[in-house]
Amino acid sequence: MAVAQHRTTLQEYITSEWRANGLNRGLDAVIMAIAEGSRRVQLQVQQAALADALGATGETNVQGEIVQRLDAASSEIFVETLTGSGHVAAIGCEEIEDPVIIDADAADGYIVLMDPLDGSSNIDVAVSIGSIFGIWRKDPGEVVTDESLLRPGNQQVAAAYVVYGSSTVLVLATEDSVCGFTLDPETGTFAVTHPNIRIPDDCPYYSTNEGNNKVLDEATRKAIGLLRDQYSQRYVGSLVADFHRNLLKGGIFAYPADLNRKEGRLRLMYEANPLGYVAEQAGGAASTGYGRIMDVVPEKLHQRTPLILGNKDVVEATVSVINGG
Ligand code: P6P
Repeated sequence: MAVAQHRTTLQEYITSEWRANGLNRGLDAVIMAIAEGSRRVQLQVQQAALADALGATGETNVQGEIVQRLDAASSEIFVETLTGSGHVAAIGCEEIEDPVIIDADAADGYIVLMDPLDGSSNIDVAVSIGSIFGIWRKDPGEVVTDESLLRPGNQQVAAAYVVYGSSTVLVLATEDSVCGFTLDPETGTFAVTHPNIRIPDDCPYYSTNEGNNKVLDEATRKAIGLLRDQYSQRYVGSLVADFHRNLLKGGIFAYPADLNRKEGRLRLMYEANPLGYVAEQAGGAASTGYGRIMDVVPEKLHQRTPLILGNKDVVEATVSVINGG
């Protein structure tokens, strides 16, 4: 009888790989908290229809969007697991208007910015959704305040996302390293399935909402037109699902500024910055259309941004055309 192959678990990976790289200092506890939270969120997502948890709560969040019940539940789950890690000083969350200060002067404390459940509009129709996390380290001796959360993306020490799709995959990025772990639903543990992720040089796909074409400025419309002429469109309407496909198979995601949304639609701190960090560590790029995403100096916790993300050469070519090149 074939012997089941032992796959390195997330905990084993962190213990072995990170010790070698001098990482850690509590970061492992933060990542394990994200993993445990995503295991619990995945269960809720899978059972939502049966537990009558689908649909809106009738409340609206800071974004003015109808809060899906699972959004609210996911936010509570991750705040709980991250708090329990003992190494999180503060959390910024799409679903919570103000920063959550947990342990302002925690030794080896981290600042986590998260979108606990992105793609909510897809929840009721069983389409892939995701969770996104940007992780910054507070300075030694720093007493964290609300302002502490407004660090540019180029100061992140790690980032992660989870895609709840045909399987649940956690992708973890640290400096020069991107690794994917798949949840075994029987054991509740994540195991290495996508080591050393690099965005392929080949770019078969582009992901954009073509319905916005009519409200793009001329240069941006030309840039999207060039993508349409060269690549196949794949657009789920769920950022994490679209990005995950492009990260593994090659591609570009574009949600540029348009005449109705000059600031862009997606959120800088807990969507563009974390996924931009993952993309760059995998050899890709992330731009606002006018500059590197991770160089943007944030002014507000929930500020939005245009986002051009994925294969480096294609991002750079697209940005050039948006700017009249
Ligand atoms: P549109 C989902 O609500 C989300 O925030 C992202 O996950 C997704 O990429 C985007 O909005 C889709 O926006 O305007 O195409 O529906």
